[in-house]
Amino acid sequence: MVSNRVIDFSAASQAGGVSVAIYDALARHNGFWFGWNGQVEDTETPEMMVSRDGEHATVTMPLTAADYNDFYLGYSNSVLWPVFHNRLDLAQFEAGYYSRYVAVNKKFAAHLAPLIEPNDAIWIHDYHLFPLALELRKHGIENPIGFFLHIPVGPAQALIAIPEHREIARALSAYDLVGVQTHRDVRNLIDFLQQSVFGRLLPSGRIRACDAELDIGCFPVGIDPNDFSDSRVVRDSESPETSRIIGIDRLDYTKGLPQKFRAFGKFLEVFPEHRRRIVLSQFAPPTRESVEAYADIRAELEALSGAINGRYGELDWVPINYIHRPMPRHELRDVYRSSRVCWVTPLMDGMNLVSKEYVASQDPADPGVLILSKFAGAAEQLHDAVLVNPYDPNDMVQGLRQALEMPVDERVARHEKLASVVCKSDSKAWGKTYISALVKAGRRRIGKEQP
Ligand code: ADQ
Repeated sequence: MVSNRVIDFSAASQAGGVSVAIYDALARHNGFWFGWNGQVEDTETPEMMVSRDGEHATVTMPLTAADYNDFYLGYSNSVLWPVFHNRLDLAQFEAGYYSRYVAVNKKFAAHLAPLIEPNDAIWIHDYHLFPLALELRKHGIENPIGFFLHIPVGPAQALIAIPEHREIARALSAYDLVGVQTHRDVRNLIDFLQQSVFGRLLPSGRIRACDAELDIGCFPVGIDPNDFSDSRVVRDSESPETSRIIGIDRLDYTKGLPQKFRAFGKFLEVFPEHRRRIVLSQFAPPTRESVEAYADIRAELEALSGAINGRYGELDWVPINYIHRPMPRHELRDVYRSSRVCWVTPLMDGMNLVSKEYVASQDPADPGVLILSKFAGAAEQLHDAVLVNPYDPNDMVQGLRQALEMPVDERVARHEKLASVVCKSDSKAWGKTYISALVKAGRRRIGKEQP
């Protein structure tokens, strides 16, 4: 497994989500996890650190300050992240970002290649590392190499605005398998390869691009529902005035937080009977704070929550409880369970694990309601959520009303269907399906298996 940031096993169970899924797949396949250890050190000859914990092993290295600025904050998070989320307006195409991006991928390849054994399959994660397969091949690595993109694939028209889009397309074509979260992403990616480098879809279903053939498939990320299912918290259904609406999103401009706050203000205006009976608890832990767009969104949210609380709040009731800090993971389950509604309305999101965690945390006899953006990858699977358009304030307001007023038999019926999807498409299924598809794709390349 390779990803930009490697999380230590003890911290991974705290961080949750994908890091737990990665460790789970490693334990079953006797592998190791390679990447950045989160440290910044000014050396061009970094020392590798190996750490073992039972069946889990990590091999990590530091980045330099220039790597951190130009590769991580720069090309990865100020070019690729906004453009793949269709926010071209926020992209910063600065000179020097791309060359450092490639340099860090070369550095990763040089340190990783000697550790690879003949029967290994290599699974690379996320947009920081598009060029890694190409670089590993230069070191003579012939093993199956797969890529999984956790973020959405924006429309091809946005992607080809990246000055280096042909290089990105060529880098993707060097993989045996590229996995994405949704069918929409598969379509967008094929479209991008067609427009960028004249890629074409073959009758076999594979894609031919840049003198190579690759598989592109949809592998929706899941959670481990057992991590969330045994909460003992009981929601007090006798006191509807305490109904909590929960929002949990990293403080990111893709998560639609200003739209959510404005819709909540509008809801309180249009339905005054709900005032004092509901509280929106929005957790929004900070990320990438040195990127300008993140500082802007923080200021905007502080102003909005202040304005709404100032306008509608009373001495003994504050409508928005806005918490700009991470929450200890062991508290998440109880917070989900005690919330009547989970309101997650990103403008665009690869998957959105919070929606799945909320479903898994509910009491099946008295479940809460999930309101989910149509533009989260999870919406392709969770049809029985209340699906809303975060750009449309009226739809947001009506969705909240529907969720708060939904009778228990409808809540139970919807939850049953949602829970069955979350359990079936869990993190174990994700890892297993991806790895077997990767091994197959690798065999096709070396001609051991017909498509
Ligand atoms: P993220 O954008 O980080 O992930 P998400 O899928 O919602 O989004 O995962 C966030 C994780 O962090 C969840 O497990 C959640 O519980 C946790 N978390 C969030 N806020 C927290 C808080 N305040 N305290 C504690 N924990 C918190 C990226 C993509 C997603 C994709 C995932 C996985 O952007 O679209 O679903 O990768 O592929």
